[in-house]
Amino acid sequence: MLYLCGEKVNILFLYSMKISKAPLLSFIFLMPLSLMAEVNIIPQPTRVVEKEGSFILKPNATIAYNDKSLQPAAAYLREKLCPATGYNLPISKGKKADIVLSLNTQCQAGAEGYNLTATPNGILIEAASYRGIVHGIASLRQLLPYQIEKATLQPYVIWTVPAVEIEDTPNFEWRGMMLDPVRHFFTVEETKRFLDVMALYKFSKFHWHLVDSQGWRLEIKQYPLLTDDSGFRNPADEHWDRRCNEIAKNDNNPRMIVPMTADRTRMHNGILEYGGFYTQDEVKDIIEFALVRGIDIVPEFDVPGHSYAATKCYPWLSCNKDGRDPICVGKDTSLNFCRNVYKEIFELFPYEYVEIGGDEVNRSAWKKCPDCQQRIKDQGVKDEAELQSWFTCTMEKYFNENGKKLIGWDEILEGGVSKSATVNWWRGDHTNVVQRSTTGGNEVILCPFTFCYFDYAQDNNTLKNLYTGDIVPTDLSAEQLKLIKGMQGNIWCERIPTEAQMQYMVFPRALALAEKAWTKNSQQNWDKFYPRLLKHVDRLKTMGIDQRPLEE
Ligand code: TNX
Repeated sequence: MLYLCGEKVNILFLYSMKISKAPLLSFIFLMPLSLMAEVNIIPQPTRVVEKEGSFILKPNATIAYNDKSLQPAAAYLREKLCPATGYNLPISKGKKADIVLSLNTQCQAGAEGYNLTATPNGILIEAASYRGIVHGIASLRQLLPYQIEKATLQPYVIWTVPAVEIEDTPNFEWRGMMLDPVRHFFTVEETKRFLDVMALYKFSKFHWHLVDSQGWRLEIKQYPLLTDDSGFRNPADEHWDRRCNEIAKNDNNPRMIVPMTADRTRMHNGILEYGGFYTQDEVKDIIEFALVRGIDIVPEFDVPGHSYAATKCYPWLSCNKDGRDPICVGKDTSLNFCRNVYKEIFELFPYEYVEIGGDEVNRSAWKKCPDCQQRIKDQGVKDEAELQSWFTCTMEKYFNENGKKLIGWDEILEGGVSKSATVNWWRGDHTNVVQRSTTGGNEVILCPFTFCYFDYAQDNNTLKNLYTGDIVPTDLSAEQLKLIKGMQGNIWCERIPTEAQMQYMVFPRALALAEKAWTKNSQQNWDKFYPRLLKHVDRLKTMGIDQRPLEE
């Protein structure tokens, strides 16, 4: 690359513009190779060897895959390359093409890793799994000029890929992001856009917080009131809607206005209500989209607290049948409701893990409820905390009978939990949670609010603190470390009413988390990360991401 008038200019482009070559050529040969090869991949790969020369993607290029299972990956790659280049690259089965995707069970890169080799003659992405191939595609996207992410034709860009050899394997398998479309709703398109960026930075899990007190976002066929009633609300009645609009006004910030757009409102009894929900068909569509990109979806139906959206429309779920949260766990009818909802969730989401929630339960209603007290007696448990843990274990049995594994917020540890449950460590001030869970044999996903709450305000230190902080507690033994599944960022949306505000809160810090979760600790280096991150600002912008400016 050359820098002319502050712009990066590809030499071949200058050739094609017939600009005098003589002075240029001498300059080019004096240029250090590193200037020509731009390898700025986030998360940092395990091993990168930059070579001489580059591959140029031309209009007649081709894509091949060696195994039928890779066909969706090849189509995804073509789809990603098409809008900006204008090339509709032909795909074929085989091993001869400019870009070859090769499934090879002997590949040493591990379950999710990949090897990528780019030479002037072509590109080979090799992996032992579909997921590895997709991660190779993410790296290839990042090796291309950032304009590759444009949605429109970029006729003046030369699509150069620096010659390089990459070997890459993730450190943690769980590299998650949690989104809360309950407090504020995100449409199918917005959700897909988010998944698409997640894939570019090799996130593997999308924790989808579909249910909470402020709304119910998932069609459940057996209980239609959940979405008919709790799918929408009068924004004038909802504290967080009023609060966001107030902030928007005070700060003159349009990103904070609760969007009363046609795709998230309905007229109901003369009131323009705000909300939305995902039909099961829409969920299937999102699952398909995520699957192609190597992302698992982890749905959450949060019980027994955070459940007003359910108790409101089916008051018999609550202790006094008065429609108050939490769900009464003394009543078999309530337990059956939970099982029936989970059953539809199990059938819809073809994954191993489902989230039960279990956080912040106000157990005081259980204290006064004869059914809950009877349950305590019958089950021989000590108190309401143990009653919750009885509930969690009862549900976990049901999960397991249906071939699913349970995850819950770290409150599920209170009152005891089975070894097979996985814990989301979120209370960063309860530093003993990780110690306790791993000593007890429970796997843990790290998302302490001290680092991983992307709804929390940011200042100029937030990014560095996240990158350099010890998300993995330093007091764990090697045995305990094996129980750390990985980490995730949580995007709670009480104060995030729009996609633009979500992007502003999440980017670019999600890229720091991506590297924390993928790259080995010994290879994480802030001074090397930051310059690489700077190169991603344009890429994110090109993708339409409304990120927080780095120097703000
Ligand atoms: C705590 S984290 C909650 C959420 C809120 C969040 C706001 C967790 C398990 N519960 O319900 O949205 O704080 O940051």
